[in-house]
Amino acid sequence: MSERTLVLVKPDGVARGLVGEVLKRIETRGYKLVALELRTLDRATAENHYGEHSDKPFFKDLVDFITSGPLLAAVIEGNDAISGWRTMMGATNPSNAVPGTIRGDLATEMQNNVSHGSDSPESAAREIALFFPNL
Ligand code: IDP
Ligand code: MG
Repeated sequence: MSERTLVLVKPDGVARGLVGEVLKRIETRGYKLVALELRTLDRATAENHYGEHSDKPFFKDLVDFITSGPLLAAVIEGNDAISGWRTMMGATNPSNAVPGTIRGDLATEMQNNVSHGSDSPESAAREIALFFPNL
């Protein structure tokens, strides 16, 4: 079923010049780009986006990190895009991410793991509305 998901290239990925690499993988896989924007998040938006993690010990560091510089926010669309994009990203902890995935190829650290993807249809709807309210 065709669906949309939120993609972020996090500030580590933008700083390392990996935007083109990530977009190339998205486009060559066959997903359609629906929205694309380079922006630096304010703390309120970051805390909202990662609200499910607000009671975790890493929450403050995560908000510091995700607001530390420009990120690329995108909405992509395609068949089973939510789970398909999660599979392309690989495991949250890059140490467990298999080669061939974005995190498995491009990252070594749990926090600085290059990319984000919504984890369910409900998360995708919420996150797309937060980043792209006009869509
Ligand atoms: P996900 O990005 O694969 O969906 P989540 O569990 O939703 O993973 O965590 C959100 C983000 O928080 C991760 O991508 C990573 O940047 C960071 N994170 C998750 N767990 C930890 C941790 O234990 N230590 C530091 N950062 C973490
Ligand atoms: Mg998540």
